[in-house]
Amino acid sequence: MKELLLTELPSFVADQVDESGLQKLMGNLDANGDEELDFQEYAVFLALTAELCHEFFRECA
Ligand SMILES: [Ca+2]
Repeated sequence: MKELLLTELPSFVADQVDESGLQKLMGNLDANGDEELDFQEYAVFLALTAELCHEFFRECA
């Protein structure tokens, strides 16, 4: 998951999320506490990311 983030969203991760923030994010997303993100948990992450990006760009407009 972390590798995916760093590969797909390097600028986003580097600029917005530090290591501890990423760990906290992972913990928050891991709804069933198995320390991995299944598809449903990942879908929640995508929805949150989309929401954050939407808010971010709306504030810039
Ligand atoms: Ca999980």
